[in-house]
Amino acid sequence: MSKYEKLLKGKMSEESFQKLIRLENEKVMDFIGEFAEHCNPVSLYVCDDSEKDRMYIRQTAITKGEEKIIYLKNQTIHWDGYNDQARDKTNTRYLVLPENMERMKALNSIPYDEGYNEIMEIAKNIMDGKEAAVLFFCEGPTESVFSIPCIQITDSFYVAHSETILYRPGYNHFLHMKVKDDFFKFIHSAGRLDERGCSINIDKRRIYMDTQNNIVYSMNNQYAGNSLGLKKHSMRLAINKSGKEGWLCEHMFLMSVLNQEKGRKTHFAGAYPSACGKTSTAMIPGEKIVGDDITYFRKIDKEFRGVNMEQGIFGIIKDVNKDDDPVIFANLMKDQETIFSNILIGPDNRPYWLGCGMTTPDEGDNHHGRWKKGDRDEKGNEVPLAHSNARYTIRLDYLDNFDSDAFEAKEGVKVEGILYGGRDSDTTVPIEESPTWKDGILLKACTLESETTSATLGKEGVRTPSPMANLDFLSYPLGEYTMNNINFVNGIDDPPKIFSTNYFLKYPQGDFVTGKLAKKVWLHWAEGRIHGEYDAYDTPTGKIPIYNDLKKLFRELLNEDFSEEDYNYLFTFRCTQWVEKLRRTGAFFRKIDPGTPAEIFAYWEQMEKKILAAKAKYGDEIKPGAFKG
Ligand code: SPV
Ligand code: MN
Repeated sequence: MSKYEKLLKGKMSEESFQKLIRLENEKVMDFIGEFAEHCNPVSLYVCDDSEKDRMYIRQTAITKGEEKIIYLKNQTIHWDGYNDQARDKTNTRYLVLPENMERMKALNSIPYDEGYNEIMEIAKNIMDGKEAAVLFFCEGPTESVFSIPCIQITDSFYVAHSETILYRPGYNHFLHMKVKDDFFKFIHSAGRLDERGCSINIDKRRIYMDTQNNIVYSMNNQYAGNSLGLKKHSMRLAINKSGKEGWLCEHMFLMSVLNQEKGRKTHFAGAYPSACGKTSTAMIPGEKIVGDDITYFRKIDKEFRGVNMEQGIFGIIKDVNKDDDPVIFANLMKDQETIFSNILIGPDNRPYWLGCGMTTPDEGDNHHGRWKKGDRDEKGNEVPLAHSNARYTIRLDYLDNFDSDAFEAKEGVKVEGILYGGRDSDTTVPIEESPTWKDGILLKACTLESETTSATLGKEGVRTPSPMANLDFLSYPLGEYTMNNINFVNGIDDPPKIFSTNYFLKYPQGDFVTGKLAKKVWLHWAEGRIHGEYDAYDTPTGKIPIYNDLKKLFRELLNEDFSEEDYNYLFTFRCTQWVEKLRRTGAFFRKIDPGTPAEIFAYWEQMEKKILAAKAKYGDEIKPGAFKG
């Protein structure tokens, strides 16, 4: 019997209360009770997995004005506040015990008591006068070895609605689960709202994570990356949990590559920093998608197996148009459950966004309010028709290329290829295979970088280190995480092959060397290598394709010519560039985690020597095939 039963009974319908009682879980009662008391909503609505409850959540988001129906009745628009359009890195912190503060310094931490007191102060009565929703989800397939049960309490019905689209329902999982006290807990409040339903107290926006107790507090925000417990908050808890338990939580898509000719299906996962081609790889025409953002990996029967922990996409909408992203675009034009956020709704009540490939109106409603072309914000900056981080939220099973069998598999799918995809204009070749798993982690995963383009703020051409594309979500020190990645495959018979990709090589005069779909060729070369096909040339850092194989693949898959001249340019090994890249990586690790094991630095130093020796022998630019070890 929980001490909060009376309080909870008084704040909810009998039906809601019975849903809690049926779970026979005191820990669940205590969590909900504690925050029902502390945040003090007028009432709470408890959801089970029924269609009725899902519809109640969506309908309430509309009734409360957090979402509006647009010209297709199953689609809605939600606006986050003008200053709540992306993840707030500064105010996202780990609550860390004093003895661990030193190690966690680089990961934006706050001493436990100080942070806990601050967030509880902010949360006190924050739901005053509002209704809150209590939702149960399961990350990964329910009742499987991957499952992580989660509870979300929120006073934002937009947040609740988004989660019903993006995550597997979990009430029944909670009903049946044997271990009753191991679940993730998320408490969110949008705080006080303005007349558009946006959070007012952005200066009190805080996202504090307690990995000791698997709870995340998120206050005074709505942007999904800040508000949805199961998205990036949960990912941080899962990274910590996986580190302790010996599995992996990675910022990776999961896909199935289909070889029609050989009748093969091969699963790949891939990590890409933002704007490096993650979604476009997962959505390559002719292949299948299993997940687009977060994958859990476990060893099962000596196999490397992965699941998509989500069931929907919270995707960047910018540049989704009928030419560049035909599958997503077609789905956004259908009358099916979709939440658009921070785009423009025109006078015709239709959705428009940057790069949508349609003629856009000169006025409408957007993240800044009533908008017309040329409007300026409070700081005098011109307000674009939509935010560049505007999003769509849909279920994956709408997509024709969704691999539902792979998605449903309780034991996940066997992953045979891992891709680490960076962005640079002059260093990394389009595809390179790593000789071993460990080399792959240290040379492909740890050295990932993205290069700024004219589309991002600041100087063009700056390379930002992004190890494993996961740094924003690391919840324990980078060196330890790297070692866990290396050691994860111990005991696995046939670890995946690791590949690096780079779709962004340019000729010195500034043009990209290949078209957008060349990535399909690189991927199919990797697929062939996994199955023992294609010879390869060695480079100091791995193995690259031979011209004739690529020429054939370009012809077969894209019906394109691929010139030997382009091949030689693309696959040249550039010694100085690589040495610089290794030095940047080493310096970055020393800064972020001075405790990184010495063997990691020693590996990079050794590699640098190998490259310098190759440079002395073959020259600074080594043409494919020239390097002989
Ligand atoms: C990302 O930024 O990696 C996303 C969107 O997937 S967010 O929810 O903001 O994290
Ligand atoms: Mn992501």
